[in-house]
This record gives sequence, C-alpha cells and structure tokens, in this order.
Amino acid sequence: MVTKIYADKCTVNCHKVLAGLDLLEYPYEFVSVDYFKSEQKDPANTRFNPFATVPFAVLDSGDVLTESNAILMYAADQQKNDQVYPKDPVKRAQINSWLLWETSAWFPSNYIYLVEYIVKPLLGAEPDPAVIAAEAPRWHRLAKILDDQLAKNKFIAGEHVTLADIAVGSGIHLHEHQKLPLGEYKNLQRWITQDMEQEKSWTSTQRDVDKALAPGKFGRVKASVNYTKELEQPPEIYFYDHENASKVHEPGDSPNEVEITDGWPIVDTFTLDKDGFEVKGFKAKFNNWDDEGQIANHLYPEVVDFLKRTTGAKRVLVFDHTIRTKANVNKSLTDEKATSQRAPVMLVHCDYTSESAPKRVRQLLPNEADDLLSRRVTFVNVWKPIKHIVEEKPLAMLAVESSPPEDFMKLYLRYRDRDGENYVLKHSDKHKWYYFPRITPDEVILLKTYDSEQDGRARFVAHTAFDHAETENPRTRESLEIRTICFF
Ligand SMILES: N[C@@H](CCC(=O)N[C@@H](CS)C(=O)NCC(=O)O)C(=O)O
Repeated sequence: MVTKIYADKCTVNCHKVLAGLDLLEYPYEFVSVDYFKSEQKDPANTRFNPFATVPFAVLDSGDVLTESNAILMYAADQQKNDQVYPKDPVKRAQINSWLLWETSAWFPSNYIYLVEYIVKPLLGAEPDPAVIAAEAPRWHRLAKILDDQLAKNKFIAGEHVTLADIAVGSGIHLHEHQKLPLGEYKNLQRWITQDMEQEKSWTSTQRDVDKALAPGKFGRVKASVNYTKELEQPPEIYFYDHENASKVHEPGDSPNEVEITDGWPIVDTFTLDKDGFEVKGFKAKFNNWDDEGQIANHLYPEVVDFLKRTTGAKRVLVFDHTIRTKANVNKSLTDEKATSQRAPVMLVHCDYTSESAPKRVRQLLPNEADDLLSRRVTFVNVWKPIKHIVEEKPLAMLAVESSPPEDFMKLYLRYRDRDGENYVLKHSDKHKWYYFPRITPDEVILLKTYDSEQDGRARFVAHTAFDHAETENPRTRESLEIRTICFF
C-alpha cells in the first residue's frame, strides 16, 4: 500500500504538500476531499483526522499525519533528500524554525488577505477594509523579516529550494489576487515570482489553485501568427542552394493577429482522437540533454512504451527528433545541416499531408509498408519542454473543428535528395487556438499530424510557436519534439 494524501488541491496547506511531494518525487495516492463542501468534516475523514482539516496523510502503516509540514518532513526523510531537507542538525533546525514561523505567524497573516480578497468574493461577500487595515502592520513586519532573509540568498535557506520555501511560499501562492503589498519587498517579490514560480513542482501544482480560486488568471492572449497566402503559385521551401530558391512563394507571408486560449482549465477534455492533441504527464528517466547522441538510445524506448500505453498502438516507431535549445536559437528554418537542431518554428503548419505520411512509412519500412498501411496508422509528435518550464514562444494548437480541410494548403519541401510535403494554412476568422502556458518538463503535448482513419477523428493538427513572454526576462525556450508513427 502506498501513502494516501487526503487533500483539496486548491487550499494553501494542500498545495504546500502536493508541491513538496512533487519536488521530493514522493509517490502517493491522491484522495479528494472537497474543502468548499466541508468534506473534511465528514465522519469518513474525521475518523482519520479529528481536527477536521486537510491535508492529512494515511501512511502504509496505517499511521496518520495531520500537519502539512510534518507530512513533508516525513516524505523528505523517506526519500533521503538531503538538499530539500538537510540532515545537518543546524541547517535542519534553521529550516524547522521557518516551518514553525510559517505555521504560527506567516500563514495566519496571509490567510486574512486570502479570506478577504478571494474567499469572500467567491462566496458573494465583500472584503472588509477594516479587517485588512487591522492586519496590515503585522503583515508588513513579517514581510520585512522574510525580505531581509531573501536578500542574503536565492532561497530562504541557501541556494537551493528547501521545505522552508515550499511552506512559506504556499501562504502567498495567490499573491496578486490576495492583493498582498509585495511592491516594497523586492527580494520577496523576486523569490516568489521568479524563483518559486519557475520551479516545475510549484508551477504544475499551482494550476489547480488558480483554476479554483483565481479563474481570471486564465485567459486569452493576442498574438500574431504566420499564415500563408493562397496564391496561384503554391508555397515552397528549398533546403539547399538552387536557382529557383529565390523565386518561390515563401510560406508564412500572411501574419494575422489571433486570440489564443489558455487550455489548462479544460486540459482533461482534450483527446488525440477528438482534438488531435492532448497533454499528459511524462517524467522521462533520461535527462542528459547536453548529449544529444544519447537521445535515440535512451529516450526513444521510453517514448515507445509511453505511447503504446497512452494510445493503444500495437507498435510505435520513433523516427526522428528535433531539439530546440539555447545553442540554436538563431538557426534558420532552412539550415541544411543539423536539421535536428532548430529554433522554434513560427509558421502555422502541420508536418504531414495525406500523401506524404504514407510515403514516409514506405521510405522508413519498405518491406512492411503494404501490410502496415492496410491498418490504421497515425503520426504523433511528442513535444516536451526540457530543462525548465516554457517561459517564451509557447506552442499553440489550432482546434480541428475550427479548421476545415479547405484551410489547408500543401507546402513543398525541396531537399537535395527528395521532395517532402507539409500543410500550411490560410487565415480564417473561425480559427480557435489553444496553448498551455508554463508547461513543465514533466509534461508532454501529444500532437497528431496524420491519421489514416477518415471516420471523423482529428487527422491533421495545425500548430505554431508564437511570441508570448510569460515571465520577465524569460529563459529561452528549450524543447524536444519526437516524431513517431503509431501502428494499430
Ligand atoms: N495545521 C494544519 C492546518 C491545515 C488547515 O488549516 N487546513 C485548512 C485548509 S488550508 C482546513 O482544512 N481548514 C478546515 C476548515 O476550515 O474547516 C496543516 O498545516 O496541515
């Protein structure tokens, strides 16, 4: 039996535990307790936790832990994580001091802002300015203490994130909506908005908090994306020097402003069959991104297993990948050499056409192609951030129901030894776009670029990177795209 965590993902102390367990990579089973329906008071839950609070943990021994910080301390010890919760007695006592301060002083003060500015409006009541005015002097005293500490180090207890950061950060996880006056506390502000909010464990668990308590945080962004004009001369790209290269109709000659909707609140509704894209958790064991040569040997087999499990395909062939890292931001799309290393593609396109996909199967598996093509075949890209969350140039997907076949045009790719085909798209006001801001390296976007079935399933999903800085001074997008063929 595995540890069971009873929690409501949106509350402060539950977010604290879920972010901390993710950071510690501690395995657990999640049991939902709806805080706003007061399920923590149900006898089914109070038989474990008589305090009638969430979170609480039921360990495999049957023992129960009812304090969020105690759950994290226990998990850190189980994982023997000396960085997140050091064994050194002094360092540990210092972290414990911050954990106790958080419970006794910091959380109660921030909780008042949370109740006034978030919980009351959600329940249809008005915030009471007198309550905030009464709390403000204490809050400022506490914020100053924390700000001074964060002037010394990147994180509360040094250069690495520890349980102290997870616990202290959780009290202000909705700082904008809590209307916390962070402005004068520059170190505190830097720590929460950059260092903590760039931590993948924090970011991935924060989404459920935002969804429940700060729905306004999700929204739409406007961005210009590069469509292609429908001209008599079809669009082409040459990947080598050729006399015609200068005379072609280049794709991407029709930039248009579009609205792109944050897909996180409805992430579970997207499926490969219905939408042609979906987001899944995928913690690859391989993470040696600086040694590209290792990707095929070590990561491809993980991807094959993962796709068999998620799509039900009998066989999966990984045939190519593209890594986009800092080192190749300035590489042009038509760079002939090292085509596996490129900058994000700022062009609305789909990687295969109804002709080029089967052709690719024949090129890759000539002896088996007839048999394989007699059954269902899909091309699926596995797209994932590497190293850190995406802070700029996210990937946007075009909803299939809003992009009929008439909007797709063939783009001819001229290579020295062969011709290829992509689809590019002409603009339409009906297009509906989605993206997944701040997606983490432990998640993947599965993107279908071809399906042989023509029974109404999504077949071709157009997509593009677009300019949208998520964070101040964003880190360059570093991502990996693995191209696969799934055989059913
Ligand atoms: N000391 C507990 C406090 C937990 C706590 O206050 N939980 C809140 C949600 S964040 C709760 O369940 N309150 C019970 C209630 O309001 O009925 C811990 O840190 O785990």
